[in-house]
Parts: sequence; C-alpha cells; structure tokens
Amino acid sequence: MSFPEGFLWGGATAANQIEGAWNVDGKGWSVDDVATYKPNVDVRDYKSHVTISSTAIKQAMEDLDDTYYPKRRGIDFFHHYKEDLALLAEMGFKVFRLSIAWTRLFPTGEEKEPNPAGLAFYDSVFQEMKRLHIEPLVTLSHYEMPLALSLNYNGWTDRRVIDCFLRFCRTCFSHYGKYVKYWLNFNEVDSILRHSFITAGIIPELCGEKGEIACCYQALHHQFVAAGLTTKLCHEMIPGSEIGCMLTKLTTYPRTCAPEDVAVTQQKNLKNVFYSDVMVFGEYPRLILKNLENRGISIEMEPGDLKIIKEGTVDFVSFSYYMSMTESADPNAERTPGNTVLGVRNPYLSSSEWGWQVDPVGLRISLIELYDRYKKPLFVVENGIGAKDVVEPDGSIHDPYRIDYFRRHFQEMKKAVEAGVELMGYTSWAPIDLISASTSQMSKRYGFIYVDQDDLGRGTLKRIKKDSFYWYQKVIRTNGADLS
Ligand code: BGP
Repeated sequence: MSFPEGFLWGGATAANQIEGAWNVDGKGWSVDDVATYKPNVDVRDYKSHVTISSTAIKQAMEDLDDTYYPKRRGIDFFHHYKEDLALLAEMGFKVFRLSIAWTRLFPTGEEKEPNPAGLAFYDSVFQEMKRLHIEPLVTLSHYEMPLALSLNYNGWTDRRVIDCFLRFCRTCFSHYGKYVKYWLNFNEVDSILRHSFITAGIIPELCGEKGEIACCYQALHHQFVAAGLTTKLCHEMIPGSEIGCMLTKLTTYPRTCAPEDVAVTQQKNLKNVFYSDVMVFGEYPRLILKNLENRGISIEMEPGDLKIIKEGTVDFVSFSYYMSMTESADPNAERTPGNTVLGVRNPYLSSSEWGWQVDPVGLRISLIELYDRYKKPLFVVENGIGAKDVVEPDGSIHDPYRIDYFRRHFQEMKKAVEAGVELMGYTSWAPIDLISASTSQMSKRYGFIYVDQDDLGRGTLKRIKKDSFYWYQKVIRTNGADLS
C-alpha cells in the first residue's frame, strides 16, 4: 500500500542550523549567533547546552570568530543553496521545510522597513524551489529571533514584540505569498519552558522577582496572541494559504501500570499538548489555567486577547517526533536523555548514540492520538536519527541504521494512514547534515547527504550522498510503497 496521491514527501531544516552567513548582507544578531559549542559538556546535560547569561552574550558579541559558534556558519546554505536544492530535487522531494531568519529581514526586529538584501536572498531561494517544483513549507519562527529584542525587552515577555513579529510576518506574506502556500508559526512552541532563550529570547537574569517560569508563561501568551493574529493575516494576504502550529510530540508511556505511574504520565502528556490545544481550540484548557493559579502564576492579558486567539486557530497540526520515553512516580527511576528532555528509560527500546530511545510504534501512537484529539490534518515535520556517519576510503557512506530507522517509522506512519489519519506529508529531520539545535554539534549527523565539516568548522563543505539518499529517492518515487 502506498501513501495518498499527492503526499508531500520531503525534508526539514532551520535557517540558523544551515544558512551560515550570519553577518552578511546586513543580517542582524540572532539569539543563535551567541549559542556556543561546548565540547566538554555531556550531551545528556542539555540544560547546560542551552542556558544563557548576560556575560555569555557579552562575550559572544565581542568574539566575531565562528569556531565555537557553529550556528554562525551552519553548512553555508547561503552560498550552496542551488547545489543543495538540486540534490533534494534529485531525491524527488515534493516539499522542503525551511525557516526565514527574522534578522535577515529586520536586523534588530524594530526596523520599520525590511532589509532589501535579505528579501532578495529568500526570493532567490523560493524561485529556485519553484523551478525545481519543490513546494516550500516555511517556518516563521524557528529559534532565530533578533538578539536586540532579547536584550532590550527580555524577548517575548514584552508585548511590543508581538507587533515586531507581525511586521515580519506581513513582510514575508507580501513578498513570498506568491511562492508559499504552507506556513508554520512557532517551531516547537512548547519548548519555551525547556530553553526559553532560543525559543523566546528570555534571559533569566532579566526576569527579576517574577522568575523565569512566570516570564515564560507571559511570553507564551504573547506568542499565542501573535499566532492568532498571524493566522488571520496569512489567510487575508494569501488566499488558499494554510498555516499550522508545530509541537514537540514528547510521547510518554507509564513506566509500569501502577496507577501512580499512569497518573504522572497523564499529567506529562496533557502538559505537552496544552500548547497545540490553545492554537487548535482557540482557548486555554481549564486544567492548565487552574494549575497555573494553584502555582501562583498569573498571566497579564489585555481585553481582546482571548478573542484573537479564538478567531485565529490553525488549519493543521504539525509536530516533531524523534523518540518516546516513560514516566514514573519513583523519583529514583533511571532517566535517559531525549529531545531536550530527560525521560525514564524504556527497557523495551534501543537508544541512539545520543541516548534518544528509538520507538517507531510511538509515531503511530502519536499520529492517532493527535488526529483523534484535533480532527485536523496532520503533518510530520521532523523525524530522524542523529548518528556519527563514517566516510569510507572509497568515499561511500553506509548508513543502514538510518535506513532502518526511517523504514520502521514509515511502516508505522502507513498503519496510521490506513487507520484513517489525514496526513498531509512528511519532512524528515534533516535531509542534509547540519548544526544540532541543542548541542551545536556537526558530528550529530541526520542527513541523507553528508557535509564535510567537523564540530569546529574544519572541512571542505563538500556534499556526499549517503546510501540512504538512494533509499529515500526510491521511497519517494514509489510514494512509500517500496521500503525495501
Ligand atoms: C528539534 C528542532 C530542530 C532539530 C531537532 C533535532 O527540537 O526543532 O531544529 O534541531 O530538534 O535536535 P538536535 O538538533 O538537538 O539533535
């Protein structure tokens, strides 16, 4: 059985992880340009990888070298985009997910007019995709907000950032609406509590007595309002456009059938989907509002906010899915790392070299759960395995582990579609090796295409097709029928 006719097979990236050219053509500082590669910090200590301080920001702004700031160089997609898009077209891509770096268009986020050079870059990229018949899927906010908004306003905690973001969106819709039908608002909108700086520009020291958690919920509320306004703007400016929310689907099972384990797991899963609940149902779940009240966390809302959220719900639900984990009431349960989370280890699952537990059935479970909850079309916009690939002496790269990961996940995706889930498409993370979001590593490779560059930026940037390149090409050619 193949996937539905017109199923959008492709791959996903983010500007800050591929473009490089961090200070070229007038682009301003983004929060990623101060993210450092910390070679001596354990990958499981994701908190140390993602936390920030005013000192670290000051240090980074005084050091224009990119050796320990890999997101400044990405994989130089900025200069290689024609070659890279040609490789994606060779695989037969129907869709390519990319983000527009806010600071390429508005260097500080507060300019009234966009930067023409920045506009021109994305126009060239979209024209090339049009020529190659690859549909863009554009993320408006993928951890790339202007550093100036973080320093001047403590990021999204300040309501004025809503207007800055709307100006950025209006510019994107007016300039690129002729190329782009599918949009996503905030990448992993739920990640604000896991890494508030790259997600919302929050610097803990600027949170004062209110504290970081309360600042996160205030910032999140502003993002919900912005999302509501963005949906309306997108539909008004681009007839026929569709905009989705994007959730980190952190599917969690009870460690045992002990009711206490089931109860803590239920709480964890409800907290995970709270974010998409607001963007799909257009209101805060009562259980969440009560939970915030019980914790003494208040959100300042202006009259009209809830009406904006209610009227600006999304057209589809997209999500990332890499791994699953379990949860337990036992505080001493052994924990294992996942996508910027620590879950209790599942003894029935194997783990990637980065400790993420590989669970293809979990993708089927996630698809059915989300479709049943929202009754909206779904889009898997991130799924893949980070691994240390090896270039053989003859230049070939054998990655049977990656083919196996995708084959098993596609088999489960197929079962969900056969069960009735409306699935618009699938973009793997990532079609080409790029900089890791959490650790800024290059060595954590996801691509069907290898990029010759190491963690410190040494290498020729040569692109090399892995075995999985040809496998995915066949999957797309047969619309998922041939996974052999
Ligand atoms: C998600 C991000 C992506 C991507 C992915 C893989 O959270 O949306 O940008 O990076 O994680 O994680 P990592 O790059 O940390 O391995």
